[in-house]
Amino acid sequence: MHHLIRFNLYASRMMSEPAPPASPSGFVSLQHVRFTPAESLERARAFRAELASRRSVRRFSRDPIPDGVLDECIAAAASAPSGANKQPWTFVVVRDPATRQLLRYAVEEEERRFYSERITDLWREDLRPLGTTWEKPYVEEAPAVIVMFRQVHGVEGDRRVPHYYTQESVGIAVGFLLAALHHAGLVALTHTPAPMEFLERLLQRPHNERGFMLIPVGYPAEGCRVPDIPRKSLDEVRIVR
Ligand code: IYR
Repeated sequence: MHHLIRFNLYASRMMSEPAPPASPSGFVSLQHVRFTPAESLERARAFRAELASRRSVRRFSRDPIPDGVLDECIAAAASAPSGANKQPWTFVVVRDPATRQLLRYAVEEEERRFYSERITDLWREDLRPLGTTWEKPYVEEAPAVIVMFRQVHGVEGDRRVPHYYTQESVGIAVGFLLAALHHAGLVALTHTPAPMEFLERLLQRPHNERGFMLIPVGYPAEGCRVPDIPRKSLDEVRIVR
């Protein structure tokens, strides 16, 4: 069935439009390293093991992050693919302690409302293994909080220009960021207080930016414990056709 649809789309395009040029101007040669099958499997295994050891952390030490590390991780995240390469993201690094304190109060105000009014019984049950409450000391204790913003459209001079697939694009960039931070030996948390308008006000973002995620980053507090929760097995998440 899929093959038929693909074929028909392809056939109709063939008849109505000229094929796109094989290599439009403005292309460069792909830099690609081809590993042997054995190297490839070994690298895939090592990467899987490294990523699988990443955990969301909610208790941070106040130890500072070495100079330059966050910038490298953010640059890695900003290399993510995005709709029409619009790169519709802004990373606000909040290091100033006074701003982190303001951020904590604002976050806790939203979370207090969530835990007392908006949460459903089932949701409360689902969160029990994580041990979360409205209290968010990590926003203040972590040496940095990266607040990611999604640009719903671009701005060129006084014109608004479209952005595409911004949720997907920023989501991919968050994935890259988490992997980069973990690889650099830092721990982080993906925190999504809702609604997030307060982030836009507090961090004075322009009209085209929406708060997407708050990511406290640093080192775990001494004796930090994390919930003993399983990942689904490969067989539960992957099917082969
Ligand atoms: N934002 C709240 C609640 C929360 C919701 C989900 I879904 C989580 O996976 C974890 C927490 C909080 O941060 O406490």
